[in-house]
Amino acid sequence: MPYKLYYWDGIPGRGEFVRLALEEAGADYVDVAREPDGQERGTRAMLKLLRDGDGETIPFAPPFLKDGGLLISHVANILFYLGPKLGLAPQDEGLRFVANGLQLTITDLVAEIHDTHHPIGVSLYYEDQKPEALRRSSDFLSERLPKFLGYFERVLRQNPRAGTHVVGDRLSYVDLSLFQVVEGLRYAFPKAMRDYEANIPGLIALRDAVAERPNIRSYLASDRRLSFNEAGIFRHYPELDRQS
Ligand SMILES: N[C@@H](CCC(=O)N[C@@H](CS)C(=O)NCC(=O)O)C(=O)O
Repeated sequence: MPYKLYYWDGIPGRGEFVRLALEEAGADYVDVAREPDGQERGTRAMLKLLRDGDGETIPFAPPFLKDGGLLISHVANILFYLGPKLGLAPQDEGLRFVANGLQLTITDLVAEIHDTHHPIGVSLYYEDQKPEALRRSSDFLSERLPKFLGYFERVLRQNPRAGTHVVGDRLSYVDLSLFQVVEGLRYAFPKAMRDYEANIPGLIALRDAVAERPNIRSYLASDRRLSFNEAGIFRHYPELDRQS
C-alpha cells in the first residue's frame, strides 16, 4: 500500500522535506492534495483529518503521513519513522537518534526562517508586519543564519565518516533536508547567501552531491517538484535580503 503524504498544494513548504526522502528512495507514495484531478478531493480529505482525525489521533498541522492505519505528524517525526524503512537513516541505532537531533535542529531553523516574514503573527499577512519582518530578518541574517549553517558545517567536518554526509557514512534524510535548506535560503536571501557561502564549503559540497543523485535529479526536473514562492516558508522579499 502506498504511503499517503498530506500537505498543502501549491507550496514546497515543510512537505518538501518528506517528499525528498520518498523521492530519493523511489518509494510508492501518493501526494494526496496534489493528485492529478484530485486536488480538491485530497485537500478536503486532509482538512477532514485535521478536524476529525482518523479515529486514533488528530494531527495539528500538515505535513502528516499515513502508512496503512498509522497517522504520523511533524516532519522530523515522519522522517524518523521513514528513515530506516527507506534506507535513509544510519544503520547504527544510536546514530539514528543523532540524526533525529540534527533534524530537530533543522525544524528550529525552519521556524526561524518562517518568522523572518511572519515575526508577529502566523495569522497576519506579511504586509501587516513589514517593519518587524525587516528587523527580524536583519537579526536572522547577521546572527542566526551563520550560527545554524556554521553549526552544520562543523558537524559535517567532525563526522569521522565524513564525506558529504552529516551523520554516519551514507546518505540520510538529514542530508536531503540540508539540501532543501540551502536551496530555500538561496531563493529567499540570494545576496546574503552569496556573501556567506564561502564559509560553508562542506555544506555546499553536500548540497551539490544531493543534487547529483539520479533520483533527486529526475525529481527536480519533474513537475512534482514545486517552485519556491511567496506563500511558502522560503519567501523572497528583496527588502528583507542583505542590502549591500
Ligand atoms: N512542527 C511541525 C510544523 C507544522 C506546520 O507548522 N505546518 C504548517 C504548514 S508548513 C501549517 O499548516 N500550520 C498550520 C498552523 O500552525 O495553524 C512540523 O515540523 O511538521
